[in-house]
Amino acid sequence: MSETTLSNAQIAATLEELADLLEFQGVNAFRVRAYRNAARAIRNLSESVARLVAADPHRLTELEGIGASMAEKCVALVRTGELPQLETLRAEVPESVLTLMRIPGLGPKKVAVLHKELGVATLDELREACVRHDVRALKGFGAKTEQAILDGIHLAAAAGTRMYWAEADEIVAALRAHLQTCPAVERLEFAGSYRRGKETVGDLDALVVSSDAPRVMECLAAFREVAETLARGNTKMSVRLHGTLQLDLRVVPPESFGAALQYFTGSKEHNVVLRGRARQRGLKINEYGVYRVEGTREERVAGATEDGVYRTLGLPVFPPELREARQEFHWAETGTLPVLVTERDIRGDLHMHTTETDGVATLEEMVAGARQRGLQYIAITDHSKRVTMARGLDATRLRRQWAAIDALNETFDDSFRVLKGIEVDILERGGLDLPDEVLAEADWVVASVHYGQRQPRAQITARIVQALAHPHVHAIAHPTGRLINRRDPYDVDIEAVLDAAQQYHKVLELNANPMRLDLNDVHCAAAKARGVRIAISTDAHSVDGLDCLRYGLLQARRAGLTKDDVLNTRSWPRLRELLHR
Ligand code: DGT
Ligand code: CA
Ligand code: CA
Ligand code: ZN
Repeated sequence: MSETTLSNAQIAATLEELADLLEFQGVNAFRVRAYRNAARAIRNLSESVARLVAADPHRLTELEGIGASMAEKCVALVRTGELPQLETLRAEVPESVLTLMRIPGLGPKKVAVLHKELGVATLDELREACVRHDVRALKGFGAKTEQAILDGIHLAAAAGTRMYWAEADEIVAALRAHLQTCPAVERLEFAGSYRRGKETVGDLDALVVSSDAPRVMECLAAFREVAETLARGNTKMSVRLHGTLQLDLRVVPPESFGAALQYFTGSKEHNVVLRGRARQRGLKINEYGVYRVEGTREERVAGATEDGVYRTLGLPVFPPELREARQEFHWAETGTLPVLVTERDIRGDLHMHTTETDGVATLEEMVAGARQRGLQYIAITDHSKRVTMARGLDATRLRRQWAAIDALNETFDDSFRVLKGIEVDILERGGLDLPDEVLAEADWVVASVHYGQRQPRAQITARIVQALAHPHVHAIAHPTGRLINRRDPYDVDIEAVLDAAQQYHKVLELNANPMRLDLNDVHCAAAKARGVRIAISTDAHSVDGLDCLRYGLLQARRAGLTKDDVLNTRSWPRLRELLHR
């Protein structure tokens, strides 16, 4: 039997969707919780469920939170890529209702009330109901909830149209594997915002070199993630994938591959500048090639390679992440194109959690995972006590953890080091969650806001600036608090934060979690312009979480950051020197 290659994240998402739909339908809470528990267990699992099922399906029931009937469902899902029960539910609940659940604070239960009492089924209908103040009149809602819904509708709307880069990447990997089994495919690349490493992707743009386009299209149509073919021509095909993502496939001849790759990588704005530049040089550029124009005669001068396209225009081959018509052309003209930081430059990871708070791996497991990934050092930064939900650490527990870290460090030679760290909460009223004398003992302190996120601009900005001024704080974690497609950033004056970081020589984090990517590319570039160093940190809550680094790197590269701009490219001896200053 051929198993699908569903990732744990995909399986977990499927179970979550099932839970949402069941909860919307009002089935008993116990059943809903069973699905959510299973989803959480699978998301945090370091082994691949698909592989586990292939080896021995019975072993699934050994996992905490997964009973016999849940295991059966997972096996069916892994083997067929589908769950009949989910298909039925999807048919019963309008898809637009699911998008309502993406509004922050609106769970399936509240959406069910809105649907039942007000007949609301779409975001537009919900907006109207809020404006009419029908929502505040419902039991369990109120004026504050109504306003929060109005404020959050744009997030749900965006979430319906753009997916996280990390999710797109999973689909790309699966599709790559699938299309590579098609003998007609001679070459394959994914262009568009995906290739530019944008934090979210609107649709996928695949390019294939082939002399047999119909065969390639047949093969795409057979991909298990394809829900429907939207359009099909001689060289172009558009399909809708499960979920909402769309994919455009173009089949091009080899002599146009470079031009097509350049054109469809974009961005549109980058291409506009390029076209202007071509015109100045008496050239014409399009997705088929670059042409010298003399009167009515056109001579082809480039097109097979992207390299050739840029070279004929007198330009370097820009890394895709820089192609946004921001500064790249200026850099090219002045010979100052930055050499972007790469994953190979990274030496350590300065933000992660363990089972002491809300992580799922122990200190020892995180260390083993980090060493396996070739890191030289990590900072353990569990939560402080204010974060009660995560069982945050008080001084006593923190010092106990640090003692364990000291003991562990004793066992390493100079090739690895664990920093005694803490993610200390910035309190609602200002100030930090642990006494100064405790923080003074830490090797590495990141401060962050988890409570009072909706405070007015002046107040929340002052809290963060004050934390930056604190002598024992090294960095601010996820400085704006946004969750892509889910939660807006705090109303923080980012300029003031950047200025304070510069003034106090502090570090700002680029949180590499694909839902955070905080600071974003624009803010990272602004930090660089002030000489403020960035730490690309995973904020891992599991061993697998350490792999998020690459999402942070894409964002850093989009900001034009070099190895030098990123703190955790420093070797351990060099970092120790910096920290002791
Ligand atoms: P997305 O899909 O919204 O995340 O963003 P992109 O950048 O992938 O945009 P998409 O899929 O509409 O088009 C892919 C690339 O094709 C785009 O980055 C540049 C190129 N392109 C598309 N339409 C135009 C256009 O009207 N003019 C120019 N110059 N380029 C275009
Ligand atoms: Ca696209
Ligand atoms: Ca497209
Ligand atoms: Zn954290």
